[in-house]
Amino acid sequence: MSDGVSELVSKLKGVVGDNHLLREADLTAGYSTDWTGRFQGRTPLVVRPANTAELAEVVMLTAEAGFAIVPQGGNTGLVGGSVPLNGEVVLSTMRLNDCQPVDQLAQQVTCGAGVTLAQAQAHVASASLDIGVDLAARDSCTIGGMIATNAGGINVIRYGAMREQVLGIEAVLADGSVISHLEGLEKDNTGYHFPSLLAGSEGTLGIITKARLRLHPHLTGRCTAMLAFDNVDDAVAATSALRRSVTSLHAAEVIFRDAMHLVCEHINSAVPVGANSEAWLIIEAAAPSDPTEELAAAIDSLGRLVVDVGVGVDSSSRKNLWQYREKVTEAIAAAGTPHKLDVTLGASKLADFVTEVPSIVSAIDEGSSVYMFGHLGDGNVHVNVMGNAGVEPPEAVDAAVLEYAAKLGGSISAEHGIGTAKKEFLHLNRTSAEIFAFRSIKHALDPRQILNPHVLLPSEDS
Ligand code: FAD
Ligand code: 2HG
Ligand code: ZN
Repeated sequence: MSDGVSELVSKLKGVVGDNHLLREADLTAGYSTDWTGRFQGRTPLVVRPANTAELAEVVMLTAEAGFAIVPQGGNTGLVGGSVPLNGEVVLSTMRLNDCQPVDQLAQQVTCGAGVTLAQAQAHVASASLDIGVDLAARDSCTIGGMIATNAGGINVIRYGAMREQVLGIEAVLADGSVISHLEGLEKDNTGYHFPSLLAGSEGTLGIITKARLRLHPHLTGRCTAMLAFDNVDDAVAATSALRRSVTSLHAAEVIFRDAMHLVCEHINSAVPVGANSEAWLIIEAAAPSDPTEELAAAIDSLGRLVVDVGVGVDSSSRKNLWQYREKVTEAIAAAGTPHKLDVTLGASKLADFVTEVPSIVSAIDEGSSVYMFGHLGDGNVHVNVMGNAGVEPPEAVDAAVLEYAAKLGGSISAEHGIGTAKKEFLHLNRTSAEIFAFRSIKHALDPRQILNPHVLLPSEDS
């Protein structure tokens, strides 16, 4: 251990206690590798403060000692932003895990940054309320990480992404100062809006310690359907029609052919409906009372666009349909280490994109496989590219797919963020003036480059 680290450790002992300073490689390993295994770093130290005051002191002392910090929540991020790829100290927020009582009048709650989504959902369900964002990593991802990445998930078409859920925020800045604005006022035009600034900032501007979240009625009437289509155009047209006709539409998710076959193999199942189709939608309607009739009528009116339909009304048949969508990421992880390219396209460009991407990839590396799925209601396609026999594909594949998305007017990061994986591609969507403004904000709040300095912004010389 270098002297600088020993000195820092002895100072931090008095703040968080010995048990919450991890130094041995076997203890820090889980904090140093990302969920996919693609991004593997190393750290001299993992620090686990218990509250905002401790966290602020940890930041101040670590900065004073000259170490950079990677803030980490559940470590489910998919763009290599949550792990110490350059020997940074890891600051885990997992012990900031208190939820305050639900404010039933305002329909809001204040949660610690380390509360997992599933914990927050269970906490507010006791007041018949729900969190506006839901995603398959719910058991591990944290409220702080979800805000820092502006997570999207399956209900964006109804409630928006994480940024739209945050009414107030508390955070520790790079110098250890605390900003706190948690009143939760729906109208509050008193200057710069820190929730908006920190949402999507990926740990580069401040470490979120608490958030005041807007809640939504817990909708108990649910109906889920899986619709099979002969081609991508029909799936896109059906999604657009359903968005117009189903007032209770809660999710409109998609699985394309190769991803469907992979997930079926993974869970040892036949394709549930329309075995020879090209695309499947998972549609969920949610309302205070049973939305089945509304959804069934809307599906009927799609007529011959739809090849086949399966419907789930009770919780076990709904869960059965959802697993084909929610387990795709797990199925891919079981097959190897993919490159994850999370893009959004305008509705009119989606079919071109999905149809062209496999040939763009195979022109670079014939042995790579492409698995596509995502949130069709938002135009968000998750392109997962896997090299031959599960190895990583060549980097050139990332450039080609992201350049194509940008050429079609799409975004190279729909919901996962930029992290380290995409920072050298940021120029595809952002002008030099925008990147200069990003750097100015970063410099103003973190002049010593303490907080996640290798994330989001491209290297100065690129
Ligand atoms: P981490 O992975 O720990 O960190 C992510 C980033 O946020 C890092 O840059 C980190 O430095 C920063 N950070 C973490 N906590 C804080 C904090 N308190 N303050 C400041 N910065 C912080 N994402 C979606 O958007 N939609 C999905 O549908 C979706 N589904 C997923 C399904 C699976 C199976 C998996 C594994 C991931 C999925 N993700 C999805 C990605 C991931 O879950 C989200 O990005 C999530 O928001 C990350 O939360 P986390 O707590 O794990 O953050
Ligand atoms: C999802 O929508 C997640 O399931 C993960 O955003 C996407 O694995 C992926 O590429
Ligand atoms: Zn997603």
